[in-house]
Amino acid sequence: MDAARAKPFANLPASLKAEMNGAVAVLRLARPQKRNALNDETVLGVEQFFLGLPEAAKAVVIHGEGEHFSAGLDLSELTERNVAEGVEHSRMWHRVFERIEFGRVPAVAVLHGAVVGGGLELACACHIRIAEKSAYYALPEGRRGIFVGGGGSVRIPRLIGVARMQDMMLTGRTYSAEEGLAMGLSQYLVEQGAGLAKGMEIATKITENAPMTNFAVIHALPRIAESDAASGYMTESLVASIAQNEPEAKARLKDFLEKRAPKVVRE
Ligand code: 1HE
Repeated sequence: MDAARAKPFANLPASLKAEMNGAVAVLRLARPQKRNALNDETVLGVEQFFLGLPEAAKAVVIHGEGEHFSAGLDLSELTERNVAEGVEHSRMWHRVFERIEFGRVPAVAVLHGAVVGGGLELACACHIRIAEKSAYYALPEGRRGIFVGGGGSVRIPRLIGVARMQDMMLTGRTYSAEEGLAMGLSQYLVEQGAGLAKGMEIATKITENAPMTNFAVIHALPRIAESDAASGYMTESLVASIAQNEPEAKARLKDFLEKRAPKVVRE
């Protein structure tokens, strides 16, 4: 047994806490004194968390300690960087957040308080976002004289469109949790304090899916959605065929046909 397996999450910085809860790996941003601002150590720690996910982990939940999910990039680290160093830094964030978006398992973000700048970019690299009523969204980069660098200009317009993101960056506009739900920043809105329980409920449901389905939803679906239609249809057919050929799919279909599986019920 290698060291990572014997003691999962052993090499995380103090700004991150992680634990297994059933088949869900839970990662907590634990730097509330700095409003979970994302310094390099924390961002690289997120990468370590995903690299060291135990085999038993079938989904991830990310949440934040204190009053806010995350105040974004740690501005105290934004010192004199030349262009090449700036590119390298931004690419490091891209690499880490790609480990979330195209990771082994789906990730659920539980949001509250400030979800701003790089904090919003982190949330948008996850597959499902659950907002508590205190959550609010902003991209203060525009006002700080900088630009998004953690993949925000690719991921955020997919959710809310270029025009809304331009407004957020040009005017410093914030959106409330309710508005975020309506425009697609989060898929769920829950009462204050109820986010983590909802996150665990959703993540646990995800762990019960056939692994090939989760894989296809994370890796194939977003790529199909961004390809031209003809390639998309072809890729979809291939993925559908691979998925339905899995023994697990055949067993699940048989269960339904033999009336052992639950029907779809309206919530
Ligand atoms: C920080 C940061 C930070 C707080 N970097 N230290 N992000 C921003 O522009 C958001 C900046 N932060 C804020 O607007 C506010 O802190 C909050 C609205 C998030 C929270 O307000 P509050 O009143 O609860 O906390 P606070 O008193 O402002 O902050 C507490 C401490 O955290 C304080 O330090 P202290 O030593 O004086 O106690 C703050 O300086 C510190 N702190 N936020 C560093 N962000 C890959 S590109 C992404 C680009 C971006 O993300 S730009 C957006 C940056």
